[in-house]
Amino acid sequence: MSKTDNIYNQPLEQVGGFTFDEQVVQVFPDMIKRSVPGYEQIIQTIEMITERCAVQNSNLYDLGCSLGAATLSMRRGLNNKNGCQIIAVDNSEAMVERCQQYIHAYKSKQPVSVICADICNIKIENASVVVLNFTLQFLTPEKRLKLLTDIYNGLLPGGVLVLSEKFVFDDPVSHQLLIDLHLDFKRSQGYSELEISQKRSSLDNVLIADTVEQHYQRLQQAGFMHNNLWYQCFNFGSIISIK
Ligand code: GEK
Repeated sequence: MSKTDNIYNQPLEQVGGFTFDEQVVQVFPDMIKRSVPGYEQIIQTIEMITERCAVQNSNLYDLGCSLGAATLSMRRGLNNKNGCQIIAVDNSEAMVERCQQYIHAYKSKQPVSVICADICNIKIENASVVVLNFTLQFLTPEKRLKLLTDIYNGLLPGGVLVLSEKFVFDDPVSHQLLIDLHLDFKRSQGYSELEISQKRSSLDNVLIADTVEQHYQRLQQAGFMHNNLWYQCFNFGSIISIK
């Protein structure tokens, strides 16, 4: 059972930049569900996408896997497909350690490797499904195109990338409304104004969101010609890109 996220419920003298450390690992499942509208729906749908798009004898990647929620969903979606391997990668040692415990707590004949590494430095090959579930937004913008190009090159024809992100919007009026609706969502999940504002400061310069159009442009530059938003709730959503 994950603990309740109360990391920012007391006033801090100085709010440091957000990091995925042991304290965050302990509350992570609660934090992400109460902060990202649609998170559970996206995780469930990754199972369906895997069922339809994974092919026998291929690799599946969960990049920025945290505690492996998308990995477990992909593993369920693989059912009895033969010869597949899931590679889950995160560069937070604390996350990887806990993720390994979670993954091995469930019995399955589908092999999963959980690796502690920077997703910019891993080889992606023979892939049928790649998931970047709320991870690209944490890479510095200059690194994003190369990663997407590596993913495109490592995918088999017909292979898919699921790219979930927090978005910003060019139109200032709708941008503000969608942000306000997200804050209402956080309030409805029991976060106080103090928690909301301290978390917001901690994510400044750590989470850099793009517009949906910037994502489409970058995906096209990387080689993906078939891109569509399959899910959106307020300023969060998920794009599917097909090679
Ligand atoms: C989920 N996908 O539950 N290399 C590897 N990992 C990274 C890097 C990097 N360069 N940068 C950040 N991370 C998960 C949720 S959380 C999203 C993903 C969030 C990792 C980081 O350590 C963290 O575990 C994850 O990306 C982002 O479906 O907390 O909003």
